[in-house]
Amino acid sequence: MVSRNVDRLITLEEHIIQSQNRFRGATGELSQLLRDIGLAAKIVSREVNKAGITNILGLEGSENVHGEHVKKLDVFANEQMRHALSRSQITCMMVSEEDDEPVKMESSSGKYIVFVDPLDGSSNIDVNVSIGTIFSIFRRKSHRADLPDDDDILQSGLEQVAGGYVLYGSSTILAYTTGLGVSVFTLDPSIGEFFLSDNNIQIPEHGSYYSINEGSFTTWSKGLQEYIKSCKVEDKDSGKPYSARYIGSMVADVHRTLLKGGIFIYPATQKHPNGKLRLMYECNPLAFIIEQAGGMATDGAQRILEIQPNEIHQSTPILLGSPKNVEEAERYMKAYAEEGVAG
Ligand code: AHM
Ligand code: MG
Repeated sequence: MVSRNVDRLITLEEHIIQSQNRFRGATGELSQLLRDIGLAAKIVSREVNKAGITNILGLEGSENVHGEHVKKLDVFANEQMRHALSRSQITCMMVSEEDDEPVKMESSSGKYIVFVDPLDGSSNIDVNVSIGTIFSIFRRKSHRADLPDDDDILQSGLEQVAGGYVLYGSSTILAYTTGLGVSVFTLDPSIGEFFLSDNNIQIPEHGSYYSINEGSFTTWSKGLQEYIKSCKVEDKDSGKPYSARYIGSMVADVHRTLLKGGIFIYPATQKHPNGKLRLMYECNPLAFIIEQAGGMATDGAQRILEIQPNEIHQSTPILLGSPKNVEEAERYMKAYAEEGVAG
């Protein structure tokens, strides 16, 4: 494990407790909630790693050779998250990509509301490509004796108290922020412990990767088309042409962007006029992480974190990454929008 800005082995638990001590008046509830998510991540990681062999031993919906019912991994991950969040009675409501409606937890007096995409990029499971879990945590506004309402659920990303992701890749890593920088942990599967591997990580100011599904090029706005064309042209000031990288798992694409710099874009397309990625449990937490690391996340005109949500599953276009790259992309998009030739 290569560690940056870390001089001794620190577990996720230790780190959460150390961070809690930096918040005056902290009750320890958020710390417990983060530890519960860490536990769910380990269980999902174990299951993701045996997905291939599970398929050999029994197809989804059937019984495997152990007589166990084989579940779809995203359903399994959703259940694990729900179990984890109900463990400590701290969460009053969970909103998941897997559930049409918000799920009220047993403890309706819990202090936090958690948004989660339990298994993002799930179309990549069958081809052994990285997938992830994304989470976003808000403090409820209503009184704890009352049932949570829309004002609790529909808060802008600026109100997040924590956000993060788990990436099930060549190793399993967990990254989170509570607004005091971004910490990244790597799972040592032999002892089932997450260790701090990157503390206070900073995204490069500029990077030479662009990450977008170019298959829908002809349906983008003119400004975005011109920006991506410019990424392919040699330019002695910016060091272009850039390299293209697109995994098709947002967590993996964003994690690479965080470490190596560059830009990740999921734009408005003909098929997805408001973008495809979901504001509350995909874009907000990853925008929080990227901003905390010194990067930018916008929808082309506005900060992702400032978008006021209208409904829990709404989507938004997103551009995120190194500040110089995102500013340049926005310049193109605005220039062509102002000329009235955005298509
Ligand atoms: P999912 O939540 O159904 O897994 O879809 C989200 C995924 C993201 O991880 C990824 O960035 C995007 O879909 C890829 O979409 P596309 O195949 O249209 O490029
Ligand atoms: Mg998803």
